[in-house]
Amino acid sequence: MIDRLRLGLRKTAQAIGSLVPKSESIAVEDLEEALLASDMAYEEVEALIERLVQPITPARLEYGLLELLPSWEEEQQSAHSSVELIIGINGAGKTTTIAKLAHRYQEAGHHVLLGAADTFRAAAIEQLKSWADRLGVAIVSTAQGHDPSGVAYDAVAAGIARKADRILIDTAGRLHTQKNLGEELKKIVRVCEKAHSGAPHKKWLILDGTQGRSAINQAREFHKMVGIDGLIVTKLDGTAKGGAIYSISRQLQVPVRYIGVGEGAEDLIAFDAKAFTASFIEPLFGQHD
Ligand SMILES: Nc1nc2c(ncn2[C@@H]2O[C@H](COP(=O)(O)OP(=O)(O)OP(=O)(O)O)[C@@H](O)[C@H]2O)c(=O)[nH]1
Ligand SMILES: [Mg+2]
Repeated sequence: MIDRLRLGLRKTAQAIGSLVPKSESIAVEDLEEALLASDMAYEEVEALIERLVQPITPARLEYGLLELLPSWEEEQQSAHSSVELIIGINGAGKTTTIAKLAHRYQEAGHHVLLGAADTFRAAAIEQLKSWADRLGVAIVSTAQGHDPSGVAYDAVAAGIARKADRILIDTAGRLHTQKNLGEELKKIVRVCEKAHSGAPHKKWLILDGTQGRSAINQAREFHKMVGIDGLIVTKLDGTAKGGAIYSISRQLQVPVRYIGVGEGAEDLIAFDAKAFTASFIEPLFGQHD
């Protein structure tokens, strides 16, 4: 698991590791430069450095970084037929993340059902269907152009009827600034609740990791719109902006729950703050090759 994480963070590690002379501790200015290069926002760099005792050792830095992240309760397996809604802007990685989550849940022995509520693009329905085929999970879908909240309702109803443990609902990509699409998303949320009390149990916001900290405003708007339970940051394998995770999570006070490190169904890692931080700071102290 650590190796896969390290691989996912390779670009970030290269970017920050090349900036600092390797030793057992790191100078404040070098640390500042490295963190900014990883796309951590200045606010977090400042908050961290203010509290760090010198010399800055790996243990002190790790502790300081962990303190930036909001704490949260361990995920509890919610009641039967837990409904999870996948939200985010166009191309963030929503549909792929659904496949990854479905795979993960299947591996854990859950019965999964997908709902194709991105009815905006015909290709989106096909994309999810092809994942459903590959993974061997059930899917509820409709034709392009149909009401997405209707599909969401049907998916939840079918999931309950078929005793699925996890119902994952895909949604169309939308910008946080598009008011009508915001209303549509709120309607999907309401309809899920109507179909199954307490649903959606999880609203995951999918963020494209290559956007780095520039995704903070977007995330804030989505959070205001529907209330986000957790963040899933994708495409970390393709970016040097891994440090943005600390800023996004701290500024939103919403936990990162998973990170995406590739395009395959297995390329999703449960976010473990300690493991992530250990990999993140490793190149700063010269234990990295
Ligand atoms: N390298 C890499 N690519 C990813 C990751 N997650 C998604 N992608 C790729 O990003 C592209 C967009 O992914 P989708 O899952 O289609 O994104 P989406 O948010 O559903 O897009 P729309 O439905 O158009 O809004 C695809 O080519 C994915 O294979 C990741 O963690 N790493
Ligand atoms: Mg999609």
